[in-house]
Amino acid sequence: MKTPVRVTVTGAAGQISYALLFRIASGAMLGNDQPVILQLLEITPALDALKGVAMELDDCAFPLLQEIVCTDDAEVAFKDSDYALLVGARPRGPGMERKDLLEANAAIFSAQGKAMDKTASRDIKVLVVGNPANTNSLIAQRNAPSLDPRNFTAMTRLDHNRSLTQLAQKTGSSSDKVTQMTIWGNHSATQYPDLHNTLVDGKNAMELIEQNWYAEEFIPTVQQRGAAIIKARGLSSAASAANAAIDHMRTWAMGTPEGDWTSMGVYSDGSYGIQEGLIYSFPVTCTDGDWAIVQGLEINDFSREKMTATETELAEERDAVAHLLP
Ligand code: NAX
Repeated sequence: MKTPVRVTVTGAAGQISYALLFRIASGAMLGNDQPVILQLLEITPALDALKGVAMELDDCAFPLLQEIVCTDDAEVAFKDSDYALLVGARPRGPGMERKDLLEANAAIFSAQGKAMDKTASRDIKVLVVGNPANTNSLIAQRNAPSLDPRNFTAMTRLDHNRSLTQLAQKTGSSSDKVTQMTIWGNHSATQYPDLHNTLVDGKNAMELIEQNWYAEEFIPTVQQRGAAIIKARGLSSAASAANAAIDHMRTWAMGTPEGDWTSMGVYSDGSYGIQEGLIYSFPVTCTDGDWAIVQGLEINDFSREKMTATETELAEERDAVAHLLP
């Protein structure tokens, strides 16, 4: 039996976590032979609801679930944590400006960054799901100076998965036949789902579709999918977001398949001319628990313009909270 790993989930009484925790505990994220300890963080008013979720987890009698910690103290939640899924965030309230939203979240993610800096495992792998995910991840990273910036990521895997299915359906294929998909930039409506290097059953995707469908339908559909789900369901994506979080962490821990890559918001090292230090979504491969940005892809004018637009938005978000960054 492997040694249990500690998995922290924040916003653990929320709707994404309700679809997420049971899959982590069942082994879907880290494997059927990896015992886990769940360290669940919530705000104080949600602790009762969290207790209910913990009771349900108990009632599943998951063989891999060794222990559940429920707390409103970030230092307790991140103590010795190996994996952290930061799902809890402040939603946009009525009349709230984008800047207010960024600031409210900056407060949450700086406190959590500081707590990780102090108490988490030095190898912690952090995934930020709570929006604005890329900038929240940047804030946590900047507040955890003793941890490697490469340990901080943001989720664009849902956008990636959405793109796989949209393209598979258009080309009469299936999502498992689609490889080398890339989401560039911010998890927001400026994200750029790029098909120029994507393959469907080994064939170049751009040769199978019309440029018009790509620019006028595919890109907006992926960019606006979150809003379309809210319109249809009356609630934001939850199960698909939880599924993407599981995929993101599993790929990071266990690797990308040979000949394929995934999309992750990661610390920019300046690759593809993207400003260093932004948490920007790139095509990445994962091996042995580490990630690397795929290098050498050709970027045409169409792509460059879109990559720059989403980079500009991320730089603006960073600048809006600059006064709160250490
Ligand atoms: P919910 O409102 O259902 O749950 C959020 C939970 O976080 C609540 O239980 C709340 O009490 C808790 N929380 C708030 N502040 C906290 C803090 N400081 N510490 C700990 N817990 C805290 O939202 P849900 O639908 O679960 O969505 C969570 C976040 O995911 C939102 O920010 C949402 O915008 C974001 N999403 C991100 C996606 C992505 O692809 N990156 C897609 C799905 C989703 O929209």
